[in-house]
Amino acid sequence: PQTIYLADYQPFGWTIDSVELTFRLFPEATRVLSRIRFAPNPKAPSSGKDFFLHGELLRLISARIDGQEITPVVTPTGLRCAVPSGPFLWEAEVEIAPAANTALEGLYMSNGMYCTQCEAEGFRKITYYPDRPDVMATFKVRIEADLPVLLSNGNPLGQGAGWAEWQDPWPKPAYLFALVAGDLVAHRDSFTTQSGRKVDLAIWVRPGDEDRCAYAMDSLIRSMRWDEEVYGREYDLDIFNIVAVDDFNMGAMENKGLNIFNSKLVLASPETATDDDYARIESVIAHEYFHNWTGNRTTCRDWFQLCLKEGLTVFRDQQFSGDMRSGAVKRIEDVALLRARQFREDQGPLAHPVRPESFVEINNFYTATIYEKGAEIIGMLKTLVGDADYARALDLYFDRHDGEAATIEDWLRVFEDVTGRDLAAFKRWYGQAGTPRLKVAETWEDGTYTLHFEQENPATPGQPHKDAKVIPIAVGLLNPNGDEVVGTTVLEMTQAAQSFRFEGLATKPIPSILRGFSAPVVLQRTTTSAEQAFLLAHDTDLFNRWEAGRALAKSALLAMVQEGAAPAPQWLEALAGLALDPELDPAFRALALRLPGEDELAQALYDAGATPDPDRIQAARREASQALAAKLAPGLPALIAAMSETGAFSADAKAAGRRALKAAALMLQARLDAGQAATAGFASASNMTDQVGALSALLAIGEGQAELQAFEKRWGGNALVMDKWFALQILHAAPERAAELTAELTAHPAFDWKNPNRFRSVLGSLAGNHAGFHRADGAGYRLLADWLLKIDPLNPQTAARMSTAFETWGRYDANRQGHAKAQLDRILAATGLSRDLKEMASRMRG
Ligand code: B3K
Ligand code: ZN
Repeated sequence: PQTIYLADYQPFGWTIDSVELTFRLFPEATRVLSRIRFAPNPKAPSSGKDFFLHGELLRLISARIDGQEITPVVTPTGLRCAVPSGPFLWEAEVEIAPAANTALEGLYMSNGMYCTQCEAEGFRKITYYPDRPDVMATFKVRIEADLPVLLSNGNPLGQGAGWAEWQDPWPKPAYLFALVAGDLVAHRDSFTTQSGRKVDLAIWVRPGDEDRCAYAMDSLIRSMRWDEEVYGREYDLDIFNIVAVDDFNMGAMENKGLNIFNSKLVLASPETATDDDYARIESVIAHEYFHNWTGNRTTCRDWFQLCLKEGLTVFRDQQFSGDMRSGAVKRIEDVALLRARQFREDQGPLAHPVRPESFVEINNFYTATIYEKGAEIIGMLKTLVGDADYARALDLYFDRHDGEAATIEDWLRVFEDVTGRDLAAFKRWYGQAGTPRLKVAETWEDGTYTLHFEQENPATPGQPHKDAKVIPIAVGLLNPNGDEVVGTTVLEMTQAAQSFRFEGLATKPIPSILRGFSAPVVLQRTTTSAEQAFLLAHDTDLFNRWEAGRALAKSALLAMVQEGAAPAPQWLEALAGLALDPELDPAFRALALRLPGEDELAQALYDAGATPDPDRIQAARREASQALAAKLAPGLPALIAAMSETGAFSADAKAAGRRALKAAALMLQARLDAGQAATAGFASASNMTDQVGALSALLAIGEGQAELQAFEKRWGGNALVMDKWFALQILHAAPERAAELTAELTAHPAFDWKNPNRFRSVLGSLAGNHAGFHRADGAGYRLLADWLLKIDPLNPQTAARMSTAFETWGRYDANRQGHAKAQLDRILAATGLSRDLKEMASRMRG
């Protein structure tokens, strides 16, 4: 397969004025007619004047230029032909087979409904077209099908029996095209924008699902209002449609005026969705909606600039969720996720810059690095320039680049123009992969306290040398009795080593460093557990309070794994104080009770030069939970009782925080009473959060078989809930059981492996059971490889995504490495391997 390079970018030789498409929908043979007005692009070099249109898996019926039938040269990736030197009209008719499309890219079918997914390069599976984001055009679409609901982008033009027409007045790249046709029902509402435009809102679902749309709709309305209030961005069509589809490769897609969602990110009721589901729905609805301005009105010039829309839009959805809920709690959750996914990626063979320089398959670059690290870069920029200049820069960005396909250079230039800063050094965050290590030392002399920082930027694949990054370090200083003597101050580190002085202090302060996680770095600081316990008790920055607790937990756990130490009393003491402190937000207390994950501990051990032993890590973590449970024992029943009084169900952050703390307490209590309280909790649960919380507590201690059966009996008809049933038992299975259980469950009649949600809930959970997946005899690796090879011919994107379970193989012992490499080799040796999986497996194999 061919590698595509950023350096080779050339504009397309033609511009498109308008596109007209007609779809005659049939499952086996859909006809797509296109009428496209091309004109020479004055901005393209003459070398780009070879007329090539992308097209894959299309049967060309006919093609015409200015009404004359032509015979283009057709290849598996597109077609070429001679064209006039001036503007011309292109007309083509192609045939495609949506029912045979198992890759879920292009036009496909899910439970009898037609739907599309075109980002990044799926439109070329619909018709011949310059399928690249810098070609923007207005679309008019006619759909003919014997189905009640026919949707496309933009505003409705008209409809009748068996047909509908849509017009999207906003020029867009083909990746934002969407079409939906099916037997759907709408949950409706409306929103009036700040300038008085009334927008009809509809969420389309399968009949029977309409009573589970209220939360998604509410989230949409709040998103629309927030984007007006915070970013001054108003919606720009008369109608906004969201469609829920059961077979979808990822979360959701921001098609102009017609967002398409994985049904798990739309459908929610207290009985079927957990609080985590609610929070995800809120954030993804917001994310896709926010793309209307950051992604659609201003899009990416090429796919190397993907973070331009994704990093910014993730940043915006994080801000939104923080405003809707607790900002600090949201930040803690986001950082936990960043560390678990992005740091892991950045420290392994798949590390790549936020703006990559080459790729084989762009779908492989919808990664935690581009999304989450991309969002961190926006956050750092905002911290560096301040809120007011951030707002001015964004206004300028929307103003200057509306209707354009832009680059990271364009993005940084608006900040330079607004602030007069030179961002050349800051830009390294986009070009250089890897997570910087930030070492800190301190000196104290005559009332002057000095922090000495050193940054190290480890090598990553293809990038042996790194320059120093610009790192905003938010710092506060506390005096020994817990008062803040220096409030949060942002130190701007620009050199490899740099010191910052604080003068005129009466006593040596205790520093709180990297408040709010002001930069995506690994902070390396040798400190005492007494100091960590002090920060856990006194820091005014809630994020760093949590961080102090996490640091304590981590060092306690690492000592248990490496030295066979007992759980550190200081950690247990500090955590107990916090968990039972009624003054603290329950959501925060629940987060503090969450132990560092096994994968994170494995990475920490590897960083420290040790070889992680998954079984020991698992055992230590279990022992730590047991010790924590014993420490908290006197307070647990009262805590569970107090957190159970929630009254009528509310999905808001406050009620969710109480349920989260209750679940954390129940999990500990199960270790003391052999699951008695959890059994009762399961029986009396009136919502899915409580049900999953109680069931997890039972599964974690090897109980819960009767509850699993009851759960299956009750929820067998609800696919989204059954995904949880599959996932929970595998995630909590004992390491030696996980692979066998997974294999057994793949034989379960409800294991519909072609459905990406179900595939992920089973095989993804095996990968998520750290000790189970990394079993010494290689059974976990083998089973996952079997299934990757099975799904790859049908759905390469899902295969490639799930294959990242192998990205950490280099951390482990020679025996495990051997097993993992053997599976990667086996994958690479398979005939007909997809470009997607091949690229991933070869990058991981190294
Ligand atoms: N832009 C889409 C992701 C498309 C993934 C293509 N493989 C969803 C989002 O980020 O909003
Ligand atoms: Zn996005």
